[in-house]
Amino acid sequence: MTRWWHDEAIYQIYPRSFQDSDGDGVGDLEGIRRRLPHIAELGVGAIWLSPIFLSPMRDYGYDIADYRAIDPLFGDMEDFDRLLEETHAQGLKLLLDFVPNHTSDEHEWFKESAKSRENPRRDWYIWKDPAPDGGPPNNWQSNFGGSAWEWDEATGQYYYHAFLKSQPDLNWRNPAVRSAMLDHLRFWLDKGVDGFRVDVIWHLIKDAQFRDNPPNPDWHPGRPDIDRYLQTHSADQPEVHGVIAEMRAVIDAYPGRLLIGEIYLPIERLVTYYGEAGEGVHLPFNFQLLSAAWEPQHLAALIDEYEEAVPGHGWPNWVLSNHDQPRIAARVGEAQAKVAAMLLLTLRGTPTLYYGDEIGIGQVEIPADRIHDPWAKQEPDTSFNRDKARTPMQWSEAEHAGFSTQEPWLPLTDDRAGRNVAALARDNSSILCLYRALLGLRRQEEALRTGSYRLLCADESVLAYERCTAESRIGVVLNMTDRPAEIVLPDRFGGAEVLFGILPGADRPSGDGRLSVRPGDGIILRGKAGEGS
Ligand code: TEU
Repeated sequence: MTRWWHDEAIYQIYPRSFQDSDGDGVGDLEGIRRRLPHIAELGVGAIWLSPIFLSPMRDYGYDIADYRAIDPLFGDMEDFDRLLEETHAQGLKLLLDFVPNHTSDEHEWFKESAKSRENPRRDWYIWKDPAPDGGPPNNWQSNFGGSAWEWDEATGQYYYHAFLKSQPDLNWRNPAVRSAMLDHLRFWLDKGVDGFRVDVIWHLIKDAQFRDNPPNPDWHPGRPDIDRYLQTHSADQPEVHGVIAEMRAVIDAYPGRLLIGEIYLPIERLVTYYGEAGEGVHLPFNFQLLSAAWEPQHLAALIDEYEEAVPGHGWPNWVLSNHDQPRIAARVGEAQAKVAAMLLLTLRGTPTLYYGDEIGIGQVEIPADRIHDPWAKQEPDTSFNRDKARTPMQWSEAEHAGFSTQEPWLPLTDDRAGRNVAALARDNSSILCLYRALLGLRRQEEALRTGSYRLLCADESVLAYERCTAESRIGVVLNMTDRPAEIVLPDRFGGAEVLFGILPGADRPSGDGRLSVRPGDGIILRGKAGEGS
């Protein structure tokens, strides 16, 4: 059985922001193709593209009008075929974003569905009569604010949308919807794509009775509307696992394909999405690092909790940033972004890197008149804006950082003169060189890929753990503060060789395992294999 993702890292590209090739200030498929050498040199094994399909772009591609067409903004099917072919020629896999929970309101199915109550596509979406008072059928909230129900005057019913009102939810209880959507998967699999990241997979099935969600005791004004109620009935329903098993069966009919689920749930719920062996997603995205406090003891506990929760047939995974969350460097700062890279690339499981993190893009301020994110426009908290994590990749000292010949759709960073691939590639101590070196080390060291994980120590400053196979033992020591720290490692790391350090010239541990770790340093050690456990 091919399980390439046990060995490889995944690289997420937000296509609008990777490389513009036609001078409209927005990235495209041809731009991605031209930048494949960067991705191959970085040392990841797969690319995941955020949506590239025909879309009115109200939610920047997560509102799809045609699942089998490329949006002209990004190119055409010829561009896609060429990109896929060259990605494979570089030895890389290509994953697409599948958005099955909702379509755009401009999708033909929805246009039909909205025509009349008798339309054959009516039941493809979720239509309900008003409550007795004429209001929405229940208290469910949109993730982007306000009621999740939109009144349709023409047919006298409400339709449900978990996100924007221009993103009506499909009715996955309807077998015709399932079969049409699974056919879309086959269309891309037949073309040769290597798998999918499935958008909001835990949302697909809703409570059959559409009961009200219970109030969230922790909600207070100022917090998003979506948090007013617990999502007890609107998501994470038992029947969703049957739908996922059907998707998995489609995927498994093609060798070596990967199914990832986007799931924001507590660990104990998250791991249920591994399903029974062979029936769940291969990787339910593990988003804990996206919001975890940057504190060694806290991280140690969450890693242990996750390690214990992943079922025997499941494979772990870790995500540091994505297009919906503040970037890692914006959260933990420049020095700790390097430590975070070492954490991501040495934990057990498939790492997902987010484009731009390898050059340490940090906080970018978006002027009010350049806000694109439709969610940010609806949130009471004005600091919230997903655009901050979606700014263009920075390639060189050229104008517009080599991203485009025109003003890009979102601003670049103020420090782009030095924060770009060309400049950082010339500096051995840069975050870019660190990412390359760590991905290289991961390729060399079986223990970093498939070895077991065990915590060595966690105090106020340092997190240390080991990764072991029968032949090899590797220790990872991370100083998560800006203070020097000292730790004592077990005997099996006494006098251990330093394989790699974030800062040059790290000391070896002494014979009795004492090790000084400079602020912001991360050290990888070769311990004595086999003995002591
Ligand atoms: O995001 C799903 C989603 O619900 C996130 O907004 C999540 O709730 C939040 O980040 C948790 O803090 C996916 C896509 O990634 C996002 O870009 C889309 O806007 C959304 O689905 C709708 O398709």
